[in-house]
Amino acid sequence: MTLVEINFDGLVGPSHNYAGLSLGNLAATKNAGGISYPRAAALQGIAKMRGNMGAGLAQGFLLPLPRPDVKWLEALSADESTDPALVAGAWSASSMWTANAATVSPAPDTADGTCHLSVANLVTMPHRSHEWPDTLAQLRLAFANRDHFIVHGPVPPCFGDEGAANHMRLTPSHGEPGLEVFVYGRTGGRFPARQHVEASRIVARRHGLDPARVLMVEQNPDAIAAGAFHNDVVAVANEGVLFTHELAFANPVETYDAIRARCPGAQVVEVPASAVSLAEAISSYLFNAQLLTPPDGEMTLVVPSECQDSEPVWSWLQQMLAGNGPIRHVKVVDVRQSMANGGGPACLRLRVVADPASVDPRFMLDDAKADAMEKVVAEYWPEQIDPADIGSESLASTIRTARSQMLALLALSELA
Ligand code: SUG
Repeated sequence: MTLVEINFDGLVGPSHNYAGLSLGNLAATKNAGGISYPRAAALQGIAKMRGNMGAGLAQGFLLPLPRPDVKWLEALSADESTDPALVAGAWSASSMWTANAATVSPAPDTADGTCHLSVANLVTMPHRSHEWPDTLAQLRLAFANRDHFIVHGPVPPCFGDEGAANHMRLTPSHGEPGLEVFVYGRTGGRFPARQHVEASRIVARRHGLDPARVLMVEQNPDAIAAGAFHNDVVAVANEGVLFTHELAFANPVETYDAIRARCPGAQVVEVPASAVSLAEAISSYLFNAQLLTPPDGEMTLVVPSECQDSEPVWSWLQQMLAGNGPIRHVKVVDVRQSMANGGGPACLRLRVVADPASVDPRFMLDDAKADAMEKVVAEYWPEQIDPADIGSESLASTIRTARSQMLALLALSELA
């Protein structure tokens, strides 16, 4: 059995819109009320997946959830004439950021030798709190093979869990046992701390992780206050490398030492605040990058094009490449539609280390399937959405048709 890292990208949904629902996510609040382009957004996401497949990496995808979520509005005794934020919450396409779908502990890390996934409850933000039942159904389908996977329900809603966006894994190589680093926020700051340490501890216990290979790390409260609403806005890890902003963690030196002690050979690539301020790191999403090891072994950082637009970020990256550090290439992708809602390349993907043959093949991508998905997007995804149209029955019907055409193409009628 060959264990590799498979990136499952969320296909951007036909209801992708800018409703400004996420307090503490500066891009989302800044772009509130703007016109969104769901078709372009989904095509940008597919192009990113194609790029990574072209580099020889395994690529999967997860599909948009049913929207508008009528069941949720019913549970709230709300309808299309109620509080606009609730209505917009029922229309949100935020499940596209699959880094928040679940926390994943690959088989080499767990006591029973299977890969464990825990769907994230996302309780802190109302518009995301109703994602998990449909996400769970989808994960249970994609990872139905019980010899390889166990898919857990959410942790109890008294603790907020936002999934893999606050989880990093350090290991000499993907298929070997790793150190799982859970990053949590302390409540009481200017913006909500979305990942609670209690939730992370529950996930670590239920996944059967060895306590010697688990680290709970506090996120720097200043980073949350500056707009790093998830740890993956200020740090990313891949195999033996942690790429991080100097101000990502409450106790950086202690964190790096603990990582090096428990994962011998681990390297920390730290970007100092003097070179890239926290504000610049957050607006460019330098760290919301995919750090990947293609088959040639040359570690590659896939960054959003906003990094190229930032002089300090771009010059820091050039300087990094000129040195002899572990990150050898930087690749730029255009995911501007997702970025405008605070979702960069890393937000758009859920990493699962597994044998691709153990995954339901309907969720795995190849070029022919990408071609066919692009055609459905081009034909059925709305070209644009004005937030004023959220709640309209004709737009709802367009969105439902678009999703059902995609499900039909992929023979995934179970998700209808
Ligand atoms: O939860 N944006 C998402 C962005 C999630 C990014 N994910 C990671 N960092 N892994 C969020 O804040 C905006 C929706 C709106 O405002 O309409 C939103 O939900």
